Amino acid sequence: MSRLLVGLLLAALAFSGSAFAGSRGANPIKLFDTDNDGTLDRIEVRKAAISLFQKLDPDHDGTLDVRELRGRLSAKEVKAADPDNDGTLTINEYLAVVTQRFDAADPDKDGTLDAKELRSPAGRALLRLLK
Ligand SMILES: [Ca+2]
Ligand SMILES: [Ca+2]
Ligand SMILES: [Ca+2]
Repeated sequence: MSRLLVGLLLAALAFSGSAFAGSRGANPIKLFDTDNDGTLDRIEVRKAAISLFQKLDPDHDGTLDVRELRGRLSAKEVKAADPDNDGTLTINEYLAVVTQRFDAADPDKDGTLDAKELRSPAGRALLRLLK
């Protein structure tokens, strides 16, 4: 076998490996890291949260209720995030929770979340609001 062929085979193997990892969602950073710097910043997290919100809001009335959130927030958490008490979250109310969880997941306060921070309980709580 030529060297080139071996190289191509190895590349194909590596590629299918990473595709597999991606389909299992093993690395949440890769899903949302649009600038490819290996961490999630506020802009990337906000973008992910907005696109999930729109996906969960099929009637596009701009609000999500507990049912539409599908377990991402408990009834109690929705109540806490819902200052106008109408039982639904607007995109701004939702993003306020996302921001709170981002800050909780970023103990070193550098404004970005790395893989370790995302694996913490606070990081996982944030990820539930992104996918
Ligand atoms: Ca990034
Ligand atoms: Ca509300
Ligand atoms: Ca950080």
